[in-house]
Amino acid sequence: MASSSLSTIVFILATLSVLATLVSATDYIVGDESGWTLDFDYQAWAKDKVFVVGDKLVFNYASGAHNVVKVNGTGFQQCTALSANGTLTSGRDVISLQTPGRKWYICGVAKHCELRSMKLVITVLPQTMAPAPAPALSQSGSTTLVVSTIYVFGVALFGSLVSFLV
Ligand SMILES: [Cu+2]
Repeated sequence: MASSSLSTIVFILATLSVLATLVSATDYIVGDESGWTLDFDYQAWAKDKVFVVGDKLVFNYASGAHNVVKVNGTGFQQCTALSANGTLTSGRDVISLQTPGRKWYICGVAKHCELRSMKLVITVLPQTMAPAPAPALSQSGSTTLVVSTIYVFGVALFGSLVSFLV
């Protein structure tokens, strides 16, 4: 009896921690320590990652050496950066992934895209675990609300199970 209750508690806590991980946003440093640079395999970098709406991409590079341009599939294939799309140049460019679907980013400096593989394509998944955000709350606000709700729920559940045991 006692051991089965304990495993139930462990199972519930494990489930809650998985849920909390799923609904909390992740910041991805593109290229990790290498950053946004020449001759890095960004497809290999992205391959084992799951991007979800609410996550962020951070492009780190020496300002002036590179830039970040959001393009479409054709612009990605042909390495054509249309200035109308807006070019990010700060050297620490943060992009919030706000909609699901395929996203393409390239460096528009010289031939860094064509010749030095400065191009990244990812697929952003919808945020299925989170409820529709309340109108009054920002994206991060609603994420925090969901996490804290799950946390409070978990603590309450844990408390009732412990009192049930003793
Ligand atoms: Cu570049």
